[in-house]
Amino acid sequence: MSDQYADAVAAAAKSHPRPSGAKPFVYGTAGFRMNADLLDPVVYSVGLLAALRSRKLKGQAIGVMITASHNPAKDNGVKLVDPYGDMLEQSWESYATTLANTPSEEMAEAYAKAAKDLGVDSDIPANVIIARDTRPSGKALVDALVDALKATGSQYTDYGVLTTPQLHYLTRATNTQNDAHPYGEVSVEGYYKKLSEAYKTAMRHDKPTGSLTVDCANGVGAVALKEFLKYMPKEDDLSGGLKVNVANDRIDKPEVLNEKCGADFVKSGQRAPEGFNGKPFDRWASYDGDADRVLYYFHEEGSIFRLLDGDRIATLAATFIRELVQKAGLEEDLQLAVVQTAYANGASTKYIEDVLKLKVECTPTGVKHLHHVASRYDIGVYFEANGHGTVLFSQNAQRKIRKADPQSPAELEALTTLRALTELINQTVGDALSDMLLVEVILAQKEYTVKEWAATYEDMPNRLIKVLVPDKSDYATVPGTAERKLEKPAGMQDKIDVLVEKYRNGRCFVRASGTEDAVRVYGEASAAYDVDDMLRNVEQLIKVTPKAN
Ligand code: 16G
Ligand code: MG
Repeated sequence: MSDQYADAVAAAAKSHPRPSGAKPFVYGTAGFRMNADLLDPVVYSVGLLAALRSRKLKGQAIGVMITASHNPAKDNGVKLVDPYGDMLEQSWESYATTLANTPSEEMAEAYAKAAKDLGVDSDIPANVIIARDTRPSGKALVDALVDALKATGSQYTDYGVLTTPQLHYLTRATNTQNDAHPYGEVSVEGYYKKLSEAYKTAMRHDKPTGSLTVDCANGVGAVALKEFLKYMPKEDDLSGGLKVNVANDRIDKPEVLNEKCGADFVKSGQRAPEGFNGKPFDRWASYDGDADRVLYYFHEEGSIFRLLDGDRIATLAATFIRELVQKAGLEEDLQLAVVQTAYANGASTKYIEDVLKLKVECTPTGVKHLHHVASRYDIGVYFEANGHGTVLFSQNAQRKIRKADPQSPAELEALTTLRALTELINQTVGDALSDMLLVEVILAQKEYTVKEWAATYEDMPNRLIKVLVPDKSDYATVPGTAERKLEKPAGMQDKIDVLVEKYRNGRCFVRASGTEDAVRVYGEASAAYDVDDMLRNVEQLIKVTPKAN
């Protein structure tokens, strides 16, 4: 056992015992997420890994976020953020899983082994930055994390209660502060300033119509939004003045977090959240519990609910950015693509390919997959239908946009807006606040109402259901199909294909959830009654399939 911190790691681990008989934990798409009561030893182990990761990356700051996003208040979770604000590099996930499943008596040994396997030099200083959402369990979990950071001689900064994207911002800002183009000031205030300055520039000739009401899921988004509003132009200001109403902001009542509100509730139920009192065509948005997702929606006359989900934000953003790139005379230089998952509504994909004539890529679920593919393009717009997404501008694109020499006042105008967007958009990860500002800018500049935005194409009727199965690991998809085809249980995909064939423009796929013990079934077809019928049949198929062995 060579690592100089191993003894301290062993001593501290005694205060974070792993309950015997606990189910194995897996570092998944959203890190570790579970009932908060089980998390203490897991978070301790994540602290150890954060220290190793920082040392391995020459002392760059690593972020640790304590959140369970849209899950109920009793849950919590923990995930690591890499130096540039991306998700933890995939090859390290197995180390996270191994450490999290190690009994505390063996923790020091497992830690030293990981350090050795990963070639970590324990003399390099480690630096970790921490934030948590509003869940009451968060504070004690930060204590467990800090125990691991102290045991490993790491420096750390605890930023307290923040949104997930704010922590991603701070991680990147910390690691780029001495670069030629720092990401932003290393402070929460710096985050608000960056966004508000960019918003004001992008809105320099425009004022949004009407007001915007934001359902904050009774979570940390309410804290961030209220703080941000202090940096916004005044409501009646002709450039960018916007009336924002904050709804579902009860962070003083932890049990109502995500309860009948928030982006996940709205998307999965395709209905307005509790407290909705919008008049026809009033603009509403919902964040999720850690404010990395946003969705828009409104009621038509007769209380008909119309959702403007991640696909809609992607098409709106792609349309607008492409127009700006054209107007700025950079069309030949910058390749733009849209990245979606299989959950994207078929009508959105068709619209992007046939009307916008842009390339669409489809990846498996989970932000890291979309982010990775989007980063291959000069400009990669990526969104999951659930509202999580952002736009990535490559280094090359940023340089070209920065250095372009406008040949006309119109080119200058387009470039000014494009430059502002590269600052307004949180390029580290989906960010409800930043994405919302982007949507507001686009709607104002294009003079779109929500009604006009919704009319750009018509969604295919669709539904997503959850089916409980004895063991979700019986379900696996064929690699390379972006989860659209099952390989396990054997023969099931053929049966689904035969079923789906019967419905006009039917499409349906089944995948194991990465965050819950269940499989999800998504279906769409030309008629809503066909969707319901198709899903009922597929659900039945799953229920009668004997357990694989
Ligand atoms: C996680 C993912 C989200 C994905 C969801 C799918 C991140 C940060 N979050 O919340 O992108 O849509 O899982 O959940 O990657 P599922 O696997 O249970 O369907
Ligand atoms: Mg979230």
